[in-house]
Amino acid sequence: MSQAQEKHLKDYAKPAFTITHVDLNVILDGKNTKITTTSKVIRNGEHQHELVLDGEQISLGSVKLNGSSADYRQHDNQLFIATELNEFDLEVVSLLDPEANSSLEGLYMSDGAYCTQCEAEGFRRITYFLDRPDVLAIYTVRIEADKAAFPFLLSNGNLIDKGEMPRSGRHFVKWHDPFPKPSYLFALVAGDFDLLNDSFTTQSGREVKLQVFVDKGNLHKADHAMASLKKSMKWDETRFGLEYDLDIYMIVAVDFFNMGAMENKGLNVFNTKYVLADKASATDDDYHGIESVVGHEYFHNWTGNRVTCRDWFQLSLKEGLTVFRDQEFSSDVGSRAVNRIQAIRVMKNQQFAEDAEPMSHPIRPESVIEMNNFYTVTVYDKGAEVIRMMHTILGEEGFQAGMKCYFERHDGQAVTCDDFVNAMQDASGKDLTLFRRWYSQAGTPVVTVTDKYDADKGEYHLTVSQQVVSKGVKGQTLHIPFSLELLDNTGESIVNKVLDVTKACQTFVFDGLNHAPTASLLQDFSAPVKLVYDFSIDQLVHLMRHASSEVARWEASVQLISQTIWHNIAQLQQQQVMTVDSRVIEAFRGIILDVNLDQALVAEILSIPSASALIEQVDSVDLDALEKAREFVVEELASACEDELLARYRELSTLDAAGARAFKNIALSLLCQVSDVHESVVEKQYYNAQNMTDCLGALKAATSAQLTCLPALLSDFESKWHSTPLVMDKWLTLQALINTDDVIVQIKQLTKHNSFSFSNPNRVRSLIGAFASANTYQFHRADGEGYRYLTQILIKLNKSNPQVASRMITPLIQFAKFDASRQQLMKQCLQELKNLPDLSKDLYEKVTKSLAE
Ligand code: B3K
Ligand code: ZN
Repeated sequence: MSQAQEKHLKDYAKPAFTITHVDLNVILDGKNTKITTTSKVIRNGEHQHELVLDGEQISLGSVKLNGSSADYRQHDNQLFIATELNEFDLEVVSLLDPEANSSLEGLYMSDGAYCTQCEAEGFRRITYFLDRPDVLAIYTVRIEADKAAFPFLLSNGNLIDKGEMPRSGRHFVKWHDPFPKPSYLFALVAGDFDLLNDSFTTQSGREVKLQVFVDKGNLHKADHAMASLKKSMKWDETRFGLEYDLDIYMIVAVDFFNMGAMENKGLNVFNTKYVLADKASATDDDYHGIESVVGHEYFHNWTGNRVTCRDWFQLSLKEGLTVFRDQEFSSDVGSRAVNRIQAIRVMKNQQFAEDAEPMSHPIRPESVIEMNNFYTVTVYDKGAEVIRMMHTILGEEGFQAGMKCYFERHDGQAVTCDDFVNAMQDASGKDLTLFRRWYSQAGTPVVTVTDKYDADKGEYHLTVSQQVVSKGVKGQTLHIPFSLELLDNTGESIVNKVLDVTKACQTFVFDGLNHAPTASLLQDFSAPVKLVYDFSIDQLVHLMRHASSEVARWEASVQLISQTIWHNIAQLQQQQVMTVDSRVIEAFRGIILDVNLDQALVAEILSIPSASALIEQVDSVDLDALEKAREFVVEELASACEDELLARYRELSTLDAAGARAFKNIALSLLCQVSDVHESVVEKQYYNAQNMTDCLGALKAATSAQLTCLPALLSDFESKWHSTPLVMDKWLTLQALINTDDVIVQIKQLTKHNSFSFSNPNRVRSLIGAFASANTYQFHRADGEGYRYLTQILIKLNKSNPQVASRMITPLIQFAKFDASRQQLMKQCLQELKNLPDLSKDLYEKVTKSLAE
């Protein structure tokens, strides 16, 4: 692989030239698309270096400097231009074929519409350019295309001109974006859409035009996205004092998209999955996902666009912060506890796994081969946890003062994570020297807690020690905000505070206690660490009942059920009978019957940790024992509480609320694990469902219990929804997750189904991605068939869409916890990929790092 060059943060150097203004003239004409870029270039400092521009997969038409042919050469995706001038106009003509672009990066076609994706380095697939985030320019974009096929021509900023070219049937528009921006925020869309119009008046009284563009026939599914946008705009004004800056904000939903959405200035491009929704076709989770992604992209306007990243190593500057902001938004407008639980799940189930695998990196990576490989749960979600810890340490007021200082200092600039922490530190007066280490240290710290109660002195001693080892190297001590609650034996809260843990080992003493308290540790996951403490069943039951934080009550239940499963795995391994302690059953029953608990929270508590979540809790796993023990515990709990579950199921069925539906659907799944007699309840729910949540709830119950009605339900679903791709994705996922030995054969069949296509990332993720990441037992079959099947698919996608291939390889490189034979099978597959003659940079980076372990 000749082009696989590793870049290092320590090598960062300011660009030798900058570009202040860009004029693009885009002639959209299928295979003969032509783009003329005129840039105002300025030499940065005293030097005589050539101007070096990036360009990939485009043909170069011509290069002119101040109107005359330039002296240039091309080498390895770069264009070198020699000049002694310090300021000049550069005109570059590039020719491209968007129809042949299956990578969905740069300019491509989605279902007959032209669209772009430039982050991180896609702009260089549109034109030769200084394609790096610290080059900020003002863009003017002229777009010309056939009028009938492409009535809407969109780009960033404000529309300043438009006109017809009647003889050719073509038309043109001109957009101007007054805000200097890096090339990754450029966007262009041309197509025919249905359009939802609305407006928003900002706190200072400016009227902003809001537009959501969707595929023809989907207008009725755009309302929720629009409502979410208005809610986000309002929330950012109220909580952060941040107002929108342009006169127009557009969202375009496209079917072919590599990720969720993209925050291009004034023109967000979205995956249809995060825009389209109506009650019949979208679940409550889909509605929530749309609100949070619309919010996320909107919040980027300040955290990402107005203040952007100096280089790509700083990605968490905008992503960690914007995830934190979108989580806060969802928590302020919805249930804070449930949102926190979902974020903690992502951290524990996905981020901890990533931090323990070959691609493990700090939230600010130090070296990168393919930038697209670093849009990770570490940069995003651990990045958000790092911001959240600063919020915990500074408090809301101190944090907001820090934000204000950050914008005052850096509006309109491309900056670093250090600049952000400096603003937080300077505005609040808190010393964040030690805290900064979170940015440079990979791996999940392990925080071990021991305690003792001294009855004579009435003292409780809590000792907290921290250790982080990443890739065999011992890490530095971190500043860990450690949230603690102590409960007395009646359940009263006697201490509730955040401890500043700043040493390798620290003891905290609490006095005036007349008995040993029960400790709720690391409440609400106050730091992204693994907690080790030897909880007894009684302590966990006490916390489940009395902890003042709902999140802590959920945490206690996860711990209790997990411990029960691990206990039974040990029993199996020692050929002993499996059992579930009656206290665990009573605690579970107590949750089902507690009418004072929020129903959505109950649903979270009753969701038994998945196989993959359980695997994350240990260093090595006996998969067969895990499957048996988990199934046993689920059946024991469900059958002991069968009557209560059924009664609650019936009661909740009369309610029309998302929380009630979540609880009801978990109850139904549990009931189906007990006995087939509940099959009729499933069928009734499926056929009478008034919304997609209930419909899918029934199907999920039928799938996980493999009920005999399942084939009939799936075929009914197919006949109803065959022409709605996003709904068929759910149908594909259900079948990908069936835990039967012939599932791979079924999946292969499904890849031939009309609803499936290898060129659409949503379809591929719904079927093959879901299988590899969530059908744990079948993907990790002992015969290696799961690994080999994924590998075949990756070989195919390596050529057509390397980004999607690279995202889907994750379960294959997380081999460390499995037995030697499985590890060997996984590595054989990685070796096969490594030997591919045309291996993409994306897969090359992951495969070589994994095989080097
Ligand atoms: N910034 C984009 C992600 C770009 C991914 C490039 N491979 C969406 C987001 O985080 O908002
Ligand atoms: Zn983002």
